Amino acid sequence: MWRDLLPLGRSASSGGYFRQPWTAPEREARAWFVEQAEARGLAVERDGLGNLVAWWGTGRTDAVLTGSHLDSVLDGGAYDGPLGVVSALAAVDVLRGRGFEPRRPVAVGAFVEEEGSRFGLACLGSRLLTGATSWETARVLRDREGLALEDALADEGLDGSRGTWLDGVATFVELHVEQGRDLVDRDEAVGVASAIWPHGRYRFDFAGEANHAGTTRMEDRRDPMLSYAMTALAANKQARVSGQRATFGRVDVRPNGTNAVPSHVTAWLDARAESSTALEQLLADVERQAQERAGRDGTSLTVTAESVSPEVAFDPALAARIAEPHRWPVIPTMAGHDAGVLSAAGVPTAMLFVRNPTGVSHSPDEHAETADCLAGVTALADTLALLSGG
Ligand code: HGY
Ligand code: MN
Ligand code: MN
Ligand code: MN
Repeated sequence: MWRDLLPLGRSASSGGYFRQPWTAPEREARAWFVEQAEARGLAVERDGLGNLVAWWGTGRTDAVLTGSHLDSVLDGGAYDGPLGVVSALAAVDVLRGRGFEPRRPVAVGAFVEEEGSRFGLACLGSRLLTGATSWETARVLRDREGLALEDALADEGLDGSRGTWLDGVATFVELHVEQGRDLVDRDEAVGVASAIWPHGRYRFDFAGEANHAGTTRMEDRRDPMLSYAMTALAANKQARVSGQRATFGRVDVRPNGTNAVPSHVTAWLDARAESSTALEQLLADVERQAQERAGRDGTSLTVTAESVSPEVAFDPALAARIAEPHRWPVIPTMAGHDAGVLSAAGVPTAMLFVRNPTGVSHSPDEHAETADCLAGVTALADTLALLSGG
């Protein structure tokens, strides 16, 4: 099963994945999901966004949902998302192999655009499913080519209507590769999530004055690249001194010539913090320093929050009920997940993590050993059995 999914969207040069939503490799990955689910006799439902759910059993209420996402960041790893989907299908196989009959419906789901790598809003599919984001807001989001979400979906034959299956979901469990080294440091194969740090993506638009890179005296320049560069340094320092996390991962320069001072620099800050207050403080400190710098450089700056994910504290009783019998550690994550969106929407939610020996993610170097992946499948099967009351 895993081998069929692996090649979809994989770059021959970097070994990383380019599985942006509503593009060929991601479409193929969704088709793979439907094929795998139907081969198991699961009833598949699709919505007008590309979100998928596959039902085990006839019931559609009081269900236990598991799953994750199939899309990737640019040049991402093989496990972030797909491991949760493959493990969910494999956990159904394990339970059936045990002769287990759930007393509550069990469903496997795949959410679209979890990474927000095409339209900029993280967990877009699950936000629309839960109503956390309205279609009116989302439909006008544009990708890097300027294509609106509504048109990208129309090109796929999708109308943007959201599925209603979450109405019948009583509990959601997402298995995910760990994006960090906590389990490595603890020498544990499996962990349970306690919380997700609040985090956001903020667009910094610096405007200066295009000019000749040679004939323009230094004192006459209004160089947005300089303002951006000093802001990147300030963000890094601010995150370090405050114990939080921040990086500029994407920079667009206009006109992007090599012998001209640019007119505009747009840069996206990814900032994460241990609390909402700390995140607000981090953003305020970075923005203040950026504005001061822009003032000195004769450039202007506007900052726009494009995607903000609130702090998520998972249901501690549910986490303990899952973790304690196996003595799995309960640990926070700084990565956002669909589980965070469903939890914020009021669905009792838990996450299982599988050890990643490199600790690296959002990179081709992301990894999980087969033995740990199998331990994850067993852990998920045990958790589904516990929650679906067979
Ligand atoms: O960006 C994140 O935190 C997640 O991997 N989508
Ligand atoms: Mn990710
Ligand atoms: Mn993920
Ligand atoms: Mn010239």
